Amino acid sequence: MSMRELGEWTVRDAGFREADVLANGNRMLIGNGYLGYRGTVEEADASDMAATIVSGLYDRYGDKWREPVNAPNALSVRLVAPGDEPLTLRSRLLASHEQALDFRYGVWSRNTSWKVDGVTVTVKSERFASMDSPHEMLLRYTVETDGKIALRMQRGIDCAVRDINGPHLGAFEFAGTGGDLEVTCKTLELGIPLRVRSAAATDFPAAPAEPAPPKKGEACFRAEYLLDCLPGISYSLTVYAEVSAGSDPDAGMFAPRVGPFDGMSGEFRYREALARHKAAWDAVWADGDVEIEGDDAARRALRYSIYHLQIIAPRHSRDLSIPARGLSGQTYKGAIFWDTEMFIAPYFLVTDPEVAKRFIRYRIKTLDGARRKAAEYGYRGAFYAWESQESGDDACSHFNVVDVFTGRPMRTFFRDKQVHISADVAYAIREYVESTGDWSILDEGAFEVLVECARFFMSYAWYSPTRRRYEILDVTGPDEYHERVNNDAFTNRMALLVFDTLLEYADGLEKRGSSLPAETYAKTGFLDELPLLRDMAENLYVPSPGPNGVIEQFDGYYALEDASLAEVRSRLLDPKEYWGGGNGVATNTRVIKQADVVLMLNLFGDEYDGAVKKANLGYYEPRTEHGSSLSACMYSLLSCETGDSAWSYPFFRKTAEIDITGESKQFAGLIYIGGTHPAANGGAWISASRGFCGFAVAGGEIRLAPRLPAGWTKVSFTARVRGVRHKITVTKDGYTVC
Ligand code: IFM
Repeated sequence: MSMRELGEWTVRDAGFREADVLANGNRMLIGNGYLGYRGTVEEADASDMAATIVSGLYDRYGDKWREPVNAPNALSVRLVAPGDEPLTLRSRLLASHEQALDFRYGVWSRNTSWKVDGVTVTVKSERFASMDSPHEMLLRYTVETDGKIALRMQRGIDCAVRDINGPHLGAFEFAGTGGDLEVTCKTLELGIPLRVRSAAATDFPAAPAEPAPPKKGEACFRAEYLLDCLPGISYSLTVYAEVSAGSDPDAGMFAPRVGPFDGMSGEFRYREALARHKAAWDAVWADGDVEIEGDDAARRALRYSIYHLQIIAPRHSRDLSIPARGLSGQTYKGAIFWDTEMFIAPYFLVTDPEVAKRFIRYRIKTLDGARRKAAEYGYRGAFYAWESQESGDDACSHFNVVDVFTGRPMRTFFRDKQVHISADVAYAIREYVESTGDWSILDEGAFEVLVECARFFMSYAWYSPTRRRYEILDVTGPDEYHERVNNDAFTNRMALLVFDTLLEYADGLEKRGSSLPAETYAKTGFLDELPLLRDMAENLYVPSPGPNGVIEQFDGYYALEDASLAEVRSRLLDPKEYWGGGNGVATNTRVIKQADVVLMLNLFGDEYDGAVKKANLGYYEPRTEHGSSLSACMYSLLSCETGDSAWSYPFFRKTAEIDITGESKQFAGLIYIGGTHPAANGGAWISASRGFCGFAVAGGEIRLAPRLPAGWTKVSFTARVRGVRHKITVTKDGYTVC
């Protein structure tokens, strides 16, 4: 049995429960944007899904899905008791175990004891992925006993990592002496070199036996120490690990400034690195924190969500983005979805705009991939990948869910019909420029992205001669349970935003005397298409509210069966069954997967009055399964807009707690989709700041409209708008901006 305890800045799990191994791997993940290291114990192996995920490094094995590379585990340590008895969490000798994460500073720790022949053997350890030096991780591992006992401590680099679709690494080479081990290898598909170093210092006299490269059938490059333990004495090992890959951005720039030990004792080196790491975290929190007063659980959950955003922020790069499951593993192919632009970017936009800029640069860098995808389907312009990796080509397959009944891949239309992704990219560019006032991103290539996204929708839309309007047919909106629909309200409104943004920014640039629009039109041959763009911007159909105020999600939605959510759920034959697709239980009903029209009303809130927002909330919420972690925050936000913070609050908690205590879907059909939920982490910030504080930036000005939920007495956070840092404090009935 394990028991979770939550402190102001800690999550602690006491006891051992098999089912928590996977969950704690995510819950207690540490990272620094460059790498993510799962919250498993040192002796964990591939079966526990121990993993070191390197950002931006992907590999494909055979014809399987490409996925992020899981690097050899440089922090592997095992303790072996007399009689060759490995001391693990599953050992019959386990006496007690607890592990914890300090999410203020991203420090993972454990305290585990075994009873061996009447002697208590205790391991205490602590590790962190340096926020100050992205390639570095440090571990301090201490053994104590209350009696005499001979133990073997094996530490090394474990190359037997678990992959979903691997293996990904080959050409292994091993080098090193007792204290300093190094493994170099290459990814199998592209031959990208990966180097993992693990150096150790001990503060006990035993020298390790010279390490020998793993024998055939073994995968761990190990050094072994023989400890003749005496009661009351601590035997500490400090491991300095360094991971670097040929794909690293700005290679060399972030090379560790201090070598493994540089003549320092293990303890001194650990403390010195920890101090730098903590100082870096203090700087992160100085701008990134949100302090909620009056509601401890909400404050903790939101800070924990922010922690998860910060450990995956690609500060070390110019142009990397954030995958849908962050750096917690290989699910969702390590791919970047619209999650980043729509749910994650808003947080960074005002707390660290330089990070938000990297997301846009990533889309600029992958523009050619988006062009290739548009051409593949016979369209023009840029059709961004639904699941994007390093080149921008789509990692999403046409058969993206595995049917639980037949075990066969199901045809889904995420890849070919979720065209709103190109509009989401344009939306994020607009938000960035509006909030920061930094037009230079347009010169860096974002203006060309806008041109190509507009061109894509221009080639996708068609003119209905009978209705005398442009329409967008055969798409899938955010609600993935209804594929291939016509005139999806969200998609059409977002496409209009692309047209308007391009026209507005071209005009703005020209007024500033910039030749960028003319040059970009010349380069892309877009000049002749401007009249069509203007016509489409004027005549694109966007569904409007009906007499009852509700906006029909797409043409024909009202013709679907209006079965209740409970009824639709009761039709499932298997809990893992996919609700959408050809035969899904939701497909022919009005039950939707996630916020869709509601999301649109949040994005374009100034265009709709309170009555419309209320009507749509009332209509769609009972019909929403919230089958995506992107959903609840949008209901929370819109209900704040309609003045119902009490109704909103549980949706906020659900979003903010998803990774700390919450439940989430682990499977889409038979495909494993577990991991952390950065979009929900960002959604929690959106719902607290934009929702309960009514925070918005319009025309470069900060707007606030306090509507704090019961219990909340004060919320403080920082927002950088147009280059100026503001400290914002919101109370029940007022606010200050300094
Ligand atoms: O992008 C989302 C999508 O909206 C719903 N399914 C999961 C994806 C990744 O989070």
